[in-house]
Amino acid sequence: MIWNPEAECMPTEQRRRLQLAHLKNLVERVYEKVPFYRKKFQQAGITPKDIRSLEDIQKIPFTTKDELRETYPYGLLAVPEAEIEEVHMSSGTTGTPVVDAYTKKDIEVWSESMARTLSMAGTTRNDIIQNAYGYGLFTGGLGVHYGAKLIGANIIPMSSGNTSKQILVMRDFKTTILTCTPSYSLFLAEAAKEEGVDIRSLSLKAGCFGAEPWSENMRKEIEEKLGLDAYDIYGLTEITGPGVSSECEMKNGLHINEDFFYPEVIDPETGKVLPDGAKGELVFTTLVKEGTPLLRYRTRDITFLFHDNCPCGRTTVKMHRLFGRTDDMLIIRGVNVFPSQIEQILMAVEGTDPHYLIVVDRGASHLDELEIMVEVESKFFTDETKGLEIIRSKIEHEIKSKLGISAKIKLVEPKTIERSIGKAKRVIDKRKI
Ligand code: DLL
Repeated sequence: MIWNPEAECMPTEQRRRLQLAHLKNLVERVYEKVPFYRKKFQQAGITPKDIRSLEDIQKIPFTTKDELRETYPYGLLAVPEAEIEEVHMSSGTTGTPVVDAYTKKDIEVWSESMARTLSMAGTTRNDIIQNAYGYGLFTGGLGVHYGAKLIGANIIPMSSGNTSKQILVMRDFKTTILTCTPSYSLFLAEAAKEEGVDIRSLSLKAGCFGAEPWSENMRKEIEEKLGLDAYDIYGLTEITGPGVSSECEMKNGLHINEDFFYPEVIDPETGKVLPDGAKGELVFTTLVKEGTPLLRYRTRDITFLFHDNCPCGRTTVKMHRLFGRTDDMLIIRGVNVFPSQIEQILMAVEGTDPHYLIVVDRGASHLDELEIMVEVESKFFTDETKGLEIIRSKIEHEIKSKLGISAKIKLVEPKTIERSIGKAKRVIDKRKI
């Protein structure tokens, strides 16, 4: 279902004209209202008049997460404080929070983006959405909530956690759409089983999962275990929250709401803009944002962009599902590895469960050592140990041949690895401590 055909299926040239008009307006606004940007423009030797085409965006300096932290809390505000109606923050694990401040119009844009996202997963006003993203400063809960309100669906604001109640509600209120992190969806499936509820036989038909990395093989596990269609949805606090991009029924790349969020992919080393199909760091400019607009914001997320005449009819540019982040890449004995690559390998091996933990440490020899803990179906832990050995050596071999590194594989019983109700922690890098 296409929520806004006019915007989502607009001819490309028409959309580019719209983007340029927004971009010109944006640079005028921030140049006048935000000293931080005026100074950056001056340092780069440009004024808003230099932005005459969409390509001219490349003259504008990037904005980084560090700069957002340095200007905490309100250094990037482009409207009077009284115009702000809501604030969200992402804490990350370290450091000063990053702030996103929304005006009334910003909330409208966010609602529209999320209505498009939920519609891509087939949501209509007849649906019952169980929203198990956290409500609060995190953008997942309220983002989904606003989109659901615009559609007119029935939204159950569960928030994250309270797992037994989630299952009760899912059964008794006949939830059709589940929204939460992919890892939490698996936790729910597991908990349902324990409580004797066959989650596959309930009314679930689709799920919008995001906020953390997950692989294509993880999708298969989720679809199989929950009996629904799993869609990837992407966003980040700085650029509004969820609703920046999402998958349609083709499940082949995420359509970017590029009338609001102008994407570029750059070489993270040189800052050079890369063409369609080339992998690099995703950069966004918030074309219509009023509260805290961002110009060429470096997300640190790695993907590539592509235009593919999507059979769904949408003409918006797509991004490949994320490969990882420039800052979650592990360098193990000189080899670059993303956790998502390890996940893809683990999940392809028969007998593994979708719960794993990657531990990197330096041994007595001061060399990097990689240990991968993965849960294996309980039947393998009965007296027959040969099955375990086959799984272990298969994973070891695949990691070596696909990634070029050696890993110690530790197979553990179901429920050994800690479950998360929000973003899962998949990597412990002891080398940094
Ligand atoms: O996670 C917003 C969100 C909420 C997205 C609900 C989707 C659903 P932050 O907490 O600021 O915002 O974290 C943003 O999470 O830069 C990515 O690295 C990662 N991320 C978000 N969505 C995906 C996804 C929300 N679908 C950071 N796949 C981003 C992989 C994702 N990583």
